[in-house]
Amino acid sequence: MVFFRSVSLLSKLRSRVVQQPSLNNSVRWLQIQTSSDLDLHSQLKELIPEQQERLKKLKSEHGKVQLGNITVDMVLGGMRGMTGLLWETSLLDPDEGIRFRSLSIPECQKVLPSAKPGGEPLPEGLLWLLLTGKVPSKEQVDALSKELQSRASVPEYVYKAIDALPVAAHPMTQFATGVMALQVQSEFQKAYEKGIPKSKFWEPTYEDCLNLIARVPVVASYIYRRIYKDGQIIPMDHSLDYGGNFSHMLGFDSPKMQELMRLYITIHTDHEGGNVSAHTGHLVASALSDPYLSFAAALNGLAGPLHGLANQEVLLWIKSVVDECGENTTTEQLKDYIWKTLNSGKVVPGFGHGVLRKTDPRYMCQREFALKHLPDDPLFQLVSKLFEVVPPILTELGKVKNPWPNVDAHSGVLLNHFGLTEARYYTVLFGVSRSMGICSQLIWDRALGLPLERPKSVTMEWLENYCKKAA
Ligand code: CMX
Repeated sequence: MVFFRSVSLLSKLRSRVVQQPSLNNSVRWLQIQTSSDLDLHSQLKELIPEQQERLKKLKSEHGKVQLGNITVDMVLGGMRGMTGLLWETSLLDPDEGIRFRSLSIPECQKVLPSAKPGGEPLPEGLLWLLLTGKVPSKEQVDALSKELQSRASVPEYVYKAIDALPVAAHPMTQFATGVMALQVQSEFQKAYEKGIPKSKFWEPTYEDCLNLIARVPVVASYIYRRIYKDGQIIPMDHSLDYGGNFSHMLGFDSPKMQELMRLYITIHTDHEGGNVSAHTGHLVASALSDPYLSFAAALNGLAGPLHGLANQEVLLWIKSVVDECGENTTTEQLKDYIWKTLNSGKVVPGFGHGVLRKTDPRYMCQREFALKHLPDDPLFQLVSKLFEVVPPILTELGKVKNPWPNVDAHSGVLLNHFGLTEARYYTVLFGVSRSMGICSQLIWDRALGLPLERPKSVTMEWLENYCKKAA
């Protein structure tokens, strides 16, 4: 290594980094040191473009190379299309969408018990279905509603933990903090410390999961009222079901909003195991972390804009369209705005999917709800127009695999219509619902004794060498 120290002329030169493959194929770095060599950030700034090029080359030249049953593309492309997880509670078909224990969303709407005849399914019914694979009777669902209510008490220190955060902290940060504070009461952790045998793991997991599912609406509504309603908390109404009660504790007592909440919770519960939140929950739980730790981790994944935060982004984006073009936006204005969004390097939120290749049935059932209850809402009409205008534009981009709307494209305008207008809060609603899916699978993870998740990772250098040999 050549080493120059503090030579002012040299410090004006850019640092040069030369790679020399050594005998054992590792890389030695030959450096001419300048003042920028002493700064870690400058070093990275110089290294990143060359490594980005290296990755691009690897993808374009060797993407199709097989590594056993998978390809280099799959290793580099976020594991798309790679089957690698057992997930019992639901299965996603790219064209047809989600099936919960083999029932599609329209089938669930038909067979699951509702609060009133012909109404939306009660989320407790879906929880029963996810856990048992069986459609429950109304009596079973009512009993589960009561059981969840009896488990819904939240200790005072959970509220204090949330109150320690600034009111302006993102609602998802407050929610994940609340769930972490609930962890103090984990039955699984206590049982594990006492040496419970593996065959019994599922029982304290079941206790934790039901407690968690029962308590998250209470924590979530506390956060909503803390941030947006001067901290005026609304207690639970014991005559109501899970979804109706959540709507009530948030401050929305109209029967239509309660129906929307039941539908919203039902359709957001589960979307098989590979999505970021479900996979994170499953991964963390595989280390025998208890359900609270696992679910809090899942929430942090849900809070990303490419995943659950997209529902917030959609409403904010739709409102920015209205601000710029007015409520009666013409198709041409809309097209221009979409291109402006894309040309500024942003995604159109609410469109596209990692697995789906058709319009998300979760979008379609929300659209049907809107057609039934709010057909004249101007933002719903704008969402309908986007359904026509966005897909051809995304198709024209040439790289988007699915130009159709996903679940997040629709939920915001429904909530907004009934007065829940605070978009930054929307992902918390998604999180409350997802507790049912992630926890149902977690109980089965324990019952089936699923192992620690530990896939193999490799370096770019390993892949380059492998591809050379394969060629
Ligand atoms: N707007 C603009 N570009 C898009 C796009 C969209 N809605 N959807 C995909 N693309 C782009 C991708 O960014 C990618 O571009 P680069 O190659 O330049 O990185 C390219 O098209 C290919 O992506 P893809 O294979 O079609 O989609 P991915 O599986 O990589 O990503 C998703 C899926 C959802 C992250 C992506 O479609 C997206 O960013 N959508 C907008 C955000 C959104 O609605 N997320 C919510 C999804 C549902 C949920 O999890 O809640």
